[in-house]
Amino acid sequence: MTKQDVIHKITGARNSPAKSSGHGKAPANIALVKYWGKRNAGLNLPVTSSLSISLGGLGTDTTIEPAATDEFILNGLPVPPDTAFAKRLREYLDLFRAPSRPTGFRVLTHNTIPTAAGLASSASGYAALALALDDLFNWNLSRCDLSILARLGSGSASRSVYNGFAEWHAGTRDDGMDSFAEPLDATWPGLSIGLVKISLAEKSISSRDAMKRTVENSSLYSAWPAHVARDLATVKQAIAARDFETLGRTAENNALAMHATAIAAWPPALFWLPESVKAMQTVWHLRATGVPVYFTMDAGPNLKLIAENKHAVEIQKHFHGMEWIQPFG
Ligand code: 2P0
Repeated sequence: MTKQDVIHKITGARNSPAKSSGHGKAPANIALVKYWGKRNAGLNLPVTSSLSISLGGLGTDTTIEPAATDEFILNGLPVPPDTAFAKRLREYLDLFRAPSRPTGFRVLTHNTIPTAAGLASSASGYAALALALDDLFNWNLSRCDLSILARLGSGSASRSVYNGFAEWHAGTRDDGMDSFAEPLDATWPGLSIGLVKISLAEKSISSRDAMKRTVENSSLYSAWPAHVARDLATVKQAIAARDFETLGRTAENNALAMHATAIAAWPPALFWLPESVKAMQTVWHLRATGVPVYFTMDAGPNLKLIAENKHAVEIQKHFHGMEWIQPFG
């Protein structure tokens, strides 16, 4: 089963003519229970399910137009064709080229989050692109199918076709048709995500390579699926009950367990900088003094704080230049 087969299953019967342009907009998302490891790298099928919260207005806005040759514009600047970004985008677009379709695409994409800085720009990027392609080709796909299309670009993009909380079901099928995200029927006004920017430099190892290495040789990885299953159930209950302490504790522990598996790989995949550890210690110190705040971290050095609006001002005093997002307003 190839990506092309999956695309054919989803869009095969839809043959509307292409419009002159398509548009898509998708939020970034932060996993509270992480996706870490694939059972099928070709289709971005995960070992476990995962659960995320979207970052409201922070994300990607993409317009796609048929063109004679590929042309990519990121945040107003042309992307050189020999970059990893352009290569990956071209390979994804290859899936949508057909004899009856345009040979190239002009993609204008605008990120309101730093690219490749651990703030999941590939998630909102490929979700926005899947939505833009759906618009361009007039497919009118269901959200589940859009989630699958986005997943073929980047695993975590499957969760970025929704606002709010989303659960990406791992699925069991070889073709991955049961591996898509669905929104949780829950909101949490008053919940805040704090972006603590430690470094916005490009990472030395991609999350894709780090998770591959972890699955291949980290002795701690065998404990990960059971850890996730437990955390997923706990986080869903905590969201339903609006139990902040349980949500925060479980998300922080899940992130640290994910990083532990990566650190135990060889060569080790360690994303933290000394300032990341200092920020973690500040969070722990704040908790010890009675301020309810937790963190999560992805494949990068930055921290994402999990807090309630009512404590935001107090917490902000301890992190220079941090930014708050209110996913539910
Ligand atoms: C997540 N991450 O759940 C986890 C936690 C990073 C740490 O999903 O290879 O860019 O494109 O499927 O989605 C980042 O990995 O990887 C990620 P691919 P992706 O958010």
